[in-house]
Amino acid sequence: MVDVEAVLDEAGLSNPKVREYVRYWAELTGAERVEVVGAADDDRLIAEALEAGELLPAGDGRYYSRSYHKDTARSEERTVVATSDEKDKGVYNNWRPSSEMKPLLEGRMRGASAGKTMYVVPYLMAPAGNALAPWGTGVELTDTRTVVLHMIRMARVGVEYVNDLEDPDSFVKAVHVTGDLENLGQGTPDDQRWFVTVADERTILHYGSSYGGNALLGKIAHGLRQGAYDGWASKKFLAEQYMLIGIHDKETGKDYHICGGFPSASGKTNLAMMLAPDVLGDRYHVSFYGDDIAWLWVDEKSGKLYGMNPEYGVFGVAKDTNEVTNPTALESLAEGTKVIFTNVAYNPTTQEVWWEGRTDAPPADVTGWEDWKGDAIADRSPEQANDPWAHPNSRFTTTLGNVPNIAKDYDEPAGVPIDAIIFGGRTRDREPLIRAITDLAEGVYDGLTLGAEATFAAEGKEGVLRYDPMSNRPFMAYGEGDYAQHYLNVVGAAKEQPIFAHVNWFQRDPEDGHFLWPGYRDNLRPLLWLIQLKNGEVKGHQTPVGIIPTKEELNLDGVEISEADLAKILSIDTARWQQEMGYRTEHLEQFPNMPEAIWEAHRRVEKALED
Ligand code: GTP
Ligand code: SPV
Ligand code: MN
Repeated sequence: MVDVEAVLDEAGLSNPKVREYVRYWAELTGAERVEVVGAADDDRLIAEALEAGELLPAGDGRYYSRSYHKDTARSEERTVVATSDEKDKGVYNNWRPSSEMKPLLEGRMRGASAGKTMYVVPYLMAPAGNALAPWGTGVELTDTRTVVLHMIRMARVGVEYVNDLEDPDSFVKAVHVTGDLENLGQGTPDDQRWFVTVADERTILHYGSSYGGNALLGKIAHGLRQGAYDGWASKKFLAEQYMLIGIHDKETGKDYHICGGFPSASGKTNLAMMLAPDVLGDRYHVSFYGDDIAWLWVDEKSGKLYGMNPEYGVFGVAKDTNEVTNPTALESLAEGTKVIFTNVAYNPTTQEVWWEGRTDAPPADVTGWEDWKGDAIADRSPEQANDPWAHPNSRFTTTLGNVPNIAKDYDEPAGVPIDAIIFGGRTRDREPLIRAITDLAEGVYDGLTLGAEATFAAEGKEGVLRYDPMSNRPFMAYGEGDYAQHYLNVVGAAKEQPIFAHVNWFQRDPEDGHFLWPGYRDNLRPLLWLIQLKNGEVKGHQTPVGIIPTKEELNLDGVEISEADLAKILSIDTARWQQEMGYRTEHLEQFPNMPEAIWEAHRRVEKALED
């Protein structure tokens, strides 16, 4: 039996409630060793992981890992929010009673870490000293070393974040047990995995994966699901799947901050890392605050809406990351950054990595190259010739300090005032480049009806969206009606209201399918227009679904776009919108206690479209 007390003493972990928690789970999981880690342990843990073959070298100061081939993404069906009150049940949160889920998870986890080390990872999801830091404190227990290495990149880690809590019990208990990955029946009727947030007990129990958000519990389990529940229960804040950027205008000296939600793999990382287009670079600078999570609250002193990124790193999609789409991302994973790649293609001889879209074609000389599963490319049969080299959800994990356009004040406790909140999904028609919304209820209504096109025939009809309210569908912690009311309350309490907007970089030509808008760096242009609109410097053109820019107002210096394409992305297809309103009615009717203000906004838009 491991001497837990001695380990905790030696690590200087003094919080009695954390000690009790570690003792309980060390015994239940049967771990052979217990080790407390902090950020300073990174180099040693990297060396151990290389030695054990869990990481492979990918050039100087870069590392490569593979996950088990059936463990490569989140599983929405196996993810549950559990509480003791059925009133917390929503349409998307997969609610179950905690009295059922807790014993189930404890059963799965009992003895499951035998022979392994249980790492104790005290962490903070917030800049230290931030007003919301009390809700961002947690301790992850994990039996996988590479998970620790990811946590050190994605969160602030060390005993100093939990030792001096005002209420010693006010930390999130986040337990991760990997389980026997080869015998968990992933995706079968006998699936053994469970990813549970016991939200009213601030306890996260994840069993059966060592990949991404399933295992790095500070990220979406705490940063989104638990955070959202706590924000609602305390009435104090929102936890959203948003990116957060700053725009500095060198001419006026002013700074603006925009946050916003796009469903998973829809461009948050790209937007957050965006460089100003060359012709605008002399005047504007875009800075990165966050690419996946933002917590929003009203600052007590100024009465303004504030935001911060609780994370400390980026867990970014590798696919299509290249010099044109995202040069800043490439710099963030250059040699010496200690980046960890997961499930991209790898060449052990040259220590190179590659993924689809890194270059136009894969390396011509396939000697030494292995795909994400470790199979040699040279040995592929003709039928396998078109299989991707990298997994489509392969990722890179790098700490915020490596991002070249990181905001100077990203680690400051204050957070930043929010000027605008934007929503966007992948929609091939109907949604214009940008439409601005000045009314709070209409803005919230717009977020609640955010959707992305169904990508598989089986998932939906042509033109019918997979709705993803506020890009939070996989992270909803409580009922959607309560969520909408809480959102109205938090933002509504701010002295100055942010402007809302819906953006779309993905409209396509119906004939040849090309993207009508060049996207990426040029996405700054509609955002600059939005700020000008808020400042009263442009007027735009009022439509039933918001204000859209006139083509004269949009700065198009250096953009190559045809008149016809431009006209299309700056106009409203009323007939398609009227059709969409019917789907929206059905979507909103699923939620029993949607606030009347949201229904009123819906009816206003509906009526405006008829006039
Ligand atoms: P998660 O980390 O899963 O939450 O996703 P994310 O929203 O951060 O996604 P990410 O930024 O990694 O977007 C991935 C995909 O969107 C890639 O295939 C990009 O090439 C594509 N993408 C991003 N911005 C644009 C754009 O402006 N235009 C077009 N056409 N594609 C874009
Ligand atoms: C997402 O799926 O939206 C992610 C990756 O950002 S994960 O953290 O695995 O959820
Ligand atoms: Mn995400």
